[in-house]
Amino acid sequence: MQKNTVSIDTSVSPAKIEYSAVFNVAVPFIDRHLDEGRKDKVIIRTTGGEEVTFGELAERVNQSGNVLIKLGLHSGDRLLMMVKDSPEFFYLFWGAIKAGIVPVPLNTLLRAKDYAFMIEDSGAAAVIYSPEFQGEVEPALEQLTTKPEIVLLTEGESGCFLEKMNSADSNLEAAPASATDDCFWLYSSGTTGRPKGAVHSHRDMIFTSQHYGNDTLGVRENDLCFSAAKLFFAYGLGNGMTFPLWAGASCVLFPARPTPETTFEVIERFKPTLYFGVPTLYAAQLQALESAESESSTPDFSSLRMSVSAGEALPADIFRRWKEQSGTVILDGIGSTEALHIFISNRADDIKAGSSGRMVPGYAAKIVDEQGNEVSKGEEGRLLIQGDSSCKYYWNNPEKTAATIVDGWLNTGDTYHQDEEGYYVYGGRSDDMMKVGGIWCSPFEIEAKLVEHPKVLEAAVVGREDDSGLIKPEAHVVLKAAADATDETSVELLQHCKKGLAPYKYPRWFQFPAELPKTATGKIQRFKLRSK
Ligand code: 3UK
Repeated sequence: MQKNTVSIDTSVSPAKIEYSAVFNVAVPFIDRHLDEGRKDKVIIRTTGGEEVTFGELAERVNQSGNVLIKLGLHSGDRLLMMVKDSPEFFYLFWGAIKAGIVPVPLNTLLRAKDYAFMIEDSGAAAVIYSPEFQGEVEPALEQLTTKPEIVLLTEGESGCFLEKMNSADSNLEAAPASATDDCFWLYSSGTTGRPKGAVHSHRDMIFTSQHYGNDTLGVRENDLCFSAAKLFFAYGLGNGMTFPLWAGASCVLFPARPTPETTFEVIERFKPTLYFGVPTLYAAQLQALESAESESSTPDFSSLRMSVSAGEALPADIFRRWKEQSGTVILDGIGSTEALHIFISNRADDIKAGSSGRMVPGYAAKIVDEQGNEVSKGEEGRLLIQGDSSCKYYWNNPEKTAATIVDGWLNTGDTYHQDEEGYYVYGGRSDDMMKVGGIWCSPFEIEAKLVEHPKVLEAAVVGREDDSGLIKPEAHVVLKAAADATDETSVELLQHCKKGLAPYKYPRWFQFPAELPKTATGKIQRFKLRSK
C-alpha cells in the first residue's frame, strides 16, 4: 500500500505542510482519528438528538463511498448535493472524496432554474438531495433534456441513499490522488448572475483548517463548533465540518433556518465554545436581546470562548453591542469561495473593530491600482491574495478564470486599504455585487425578475444600508404608467420577487423614478443610485 500522509511542522510560522506524492485528503480528515485514539469520541451532534463518533463516521464514509461506486460513479464524476446540515452531508462529501468522486455541495436556498443551470454546467453524473428540497430539485430535473444518470433522495423512501448505505461494505481503500488534484467544487455567484464552479484541490481544506482553524482561531480537541452559516457555504463548510474534524473537536449541526430564537436555543442546549455567524444574523440577535423584557431572558452565553463573523463587513457597532450582551468578542475575517475560507482576520489577541484584521499566516496580499501597481499604505485599491487554498480554476469558464487568477494571484474583487497600524479595511465591492445576509446577491438577477412584471418598464437594483448598517437590495423601478407609483404596486412587486427568487433576494425598498441614470452607451449607472 502506498503511504498517504501529511506532515505539519508547527515550529515555524506559518506552519510548514508537506504531502506524500500519493495523497487523498479523506485519510487525514477521517481515518487519522482512529489511529489517534478518537474512535469513541463524538464528532457530530445534531439538534435532532443524533450523535456520531469518529469511529462511526469513518465506517459510514466508507459505506457511502462504496454505494457511490456501486451506483456506477467513476473517478472525477461530479456528485451534486442539495443536502441539509446533517450527518449524511459528511457521509456523502467524504465518501465521494475517498472514492475519487468530486462532491459539489449546492446552496439549498436556490430555485429550480438555478439548479437546472448547475446540473447542466457541471455535467453532473449524480444528484442527491434531502427531501426538504424536493420542491425545487425535481422541477429542475424536469427542465433538463439530458438528466444525470443517478438521482436519489438521501432519506425518506425505499431505495434512498441512507438505506443503500446500511447494506454496503464498511471498508474502502482511498482512491489514489495527489495534493493538487481536483477534489471538490463550490459554486460562486458571478456579476451576471451566472454561477461559476470553483474547483478546489485535496490540499485546500488542510491549508484553511491548519492556518485559520488551528492557528488563528485555536480550534482544539475540547472545542464544540456551532456554525449558523450552513455547510454548503464555504464559510460553514470550514466552521461546521473541516475545522472540528481537523482538530479532533466536535460540531453541532442544526438543519433549519437560523433565527435569533433558534440559534440561542442551540447555544443554551449544546454549550458550544465557538459560534460562527454573519453580520445580518448578529444584528437580528442583538435586536432580540436588546428588546428582551428582563435580563433573566438573556440566554446563557458562558460556554462561548469566541464568536466569529464573515460574509460581509461587520460594523464596529455590532462588535461593541455583542460584546456587551454576550461577553464575547466577534472576530471578523474576510474569506471567499475561491480562497475557500478566511485569509485576513482579527485574532483574539489582536482586534480592531471595524477592520478585517491582518493576514492569516500562510497567505499573502497586495493592494493594487488599475494598472496593477501596488498602492502606498493608506491608499485604496483592489485586493489580490495568494495562498495554497485558492481554487485552481472555474469549471468550463476560461475567461473568468483568466480574469480572476492572474500570475498566481487571486483577484478578490474587493476594494481595501491598510490603515496606519497595518489593519486591512474593507472599502466595498469593485463591481456591483451585493452581500445580503452574507450571501451573494446579483442586482442583474433581481432586475431581470422585476422587468418580468407587466407594470415595469425597467429596473435597477443597488445595495442600501439598513438601520444596522447592513446592505440590502433597493429597487429603482421605472413604471410603464406613472399613475401606478403606489404602495399597492410596491406590494405587488414584492410578492412577484418573493415568488421567483431565493428568499434573501427580494428588494427591501422600492423607488419609482421617472427614468434611470445611464451612460451614453445606455449602461445603467448604479453608482448614482446608491445612497450617499
Ligand atoms: C465579501 C467580506 C467584508 C467580500 C466566505 C468566509 O463570504 C464568503 O465567500 P463568498 O464567495 O464571498 C466573498 C466576498 O464576500 N466578504 C466576505 N467576508 C467579508 N467583506 N468583510 C468581510 N469579513 O466581498 C468577498 O470577496 O460568498 C467568507 C469564509 C469563506 C467564504 N467563502
